[in-house]
Amino acid sequence: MTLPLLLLFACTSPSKEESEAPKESTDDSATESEVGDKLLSLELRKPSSTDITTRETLDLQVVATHESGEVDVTTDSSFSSSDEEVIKFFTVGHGQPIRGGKTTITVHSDLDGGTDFEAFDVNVMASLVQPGELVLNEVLADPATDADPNGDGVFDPVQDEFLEIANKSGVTVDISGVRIFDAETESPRHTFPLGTMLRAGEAMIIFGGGSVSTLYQPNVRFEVATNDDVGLKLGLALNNEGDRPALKLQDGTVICETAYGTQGSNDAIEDASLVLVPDVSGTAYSHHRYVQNSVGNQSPGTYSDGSPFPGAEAYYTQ
Ligand SMILES: [Ca+2]
Ligand SMILES: [Ca+2]
Ligand SMILES: [Ca+2]
Ligand SMILES: [Ca+2]
Repeated sequence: MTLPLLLLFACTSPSKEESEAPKESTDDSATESEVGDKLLSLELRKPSSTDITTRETLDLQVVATHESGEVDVTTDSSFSSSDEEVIKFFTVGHGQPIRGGKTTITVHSDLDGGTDFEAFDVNVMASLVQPGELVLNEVLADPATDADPNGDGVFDPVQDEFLEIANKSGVTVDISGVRIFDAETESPRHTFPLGTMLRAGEAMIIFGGGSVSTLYQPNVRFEVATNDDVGLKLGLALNNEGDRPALKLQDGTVICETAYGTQGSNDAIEDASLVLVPDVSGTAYSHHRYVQNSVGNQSPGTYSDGSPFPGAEAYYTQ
C-alpha cells in the first residue's frame, strides 16, 4: 500500500515545482518532411469570407501535406492579383487592399509540378473615413499678393486659398460625401463626390477656385472647391483674421478641424500658411516660412521642405 499512497500524495501536492518536469518532445514531422517524402496535397488556407474592407489584409497560408505530416510552405509559394490597384502583394501571403473593387487571386506553387493550384475572387470595399484619420496638414487663408499657389497665372485672394488634407490612417479610406465647412455657414464649402478615395500616404489639396490644371505632385490630387448645390460665394472663405475649417461626415461627425486667429489658439498668419510640424504626424501648427528647411510661404502638394507625400507603397513596403 505504500507506493500508491505516495503517488496520490505527489499528484495532489501544492508544490508546482515538483509537478513541472520537462516533457520530452516527440514532434519531428517537420524534419522528416524536409528530406523530401511524398507530397499528398497542397491546401490554401484563406479567410472564410472573401469580402473584405480596405482596413483588413488578405492573409493566406499554403500548407503541404506529406506522408509524414503538414508543413507551412507559404513562403515557397507565389501569389498574384489580377488587379493590383485593388489588392497587391507587397509581402508573400499578405494581400494589401488598395481600393474598392474585385480582383482574382491566383496561388502558385512549384511543389506540385508548377501549376496555379487555386484561384478565387475577392471583393474589396473601401471603408468610410473615421475621425482622426485625416489631418488638415496645411491651411493657407491669406495668400500673398505676389503668390499664385493654384498655378493658374493669376493672383486671387479667394481662389488661391487652400487646404491640404492628408490621410494619416495607413489604409485607403472612402471620403465620398465628406464636406468642408468654415466657421460662418451651416452650408458646406465643398463636398467630395461619390467614389473619392484617399490611399495611405496620399493628400488632397482643395483650392478656393481658379484652375489647378498646371499642378502635379506625386501621391497628391489638386481640386477646386465647388458648392454649386448650395450656391455659396468666396470658395473656401478662409477669413484672414480667424476661421475654423473642418471636414465632417454627412451626419456632422468631425473628421478633422483646426482653428486660428479669432476662432482658435493658432496664429492668424499674413502671406503664408499654417502647417503641421512635422508634416502629417504633428499635432501643432507653425508659420510655414519658419519650419526647418521650409521651401517658403506655402507648399501645396508637398511637405514643407518640398519632399513628396509618401504614397501607399511607402506604407506597405516598410
Ligand atoms: Ca482669406
Ligand atoms: Ca491663382
Ligand atoms: Ca470663413
Ligand atoms: Ca504642404
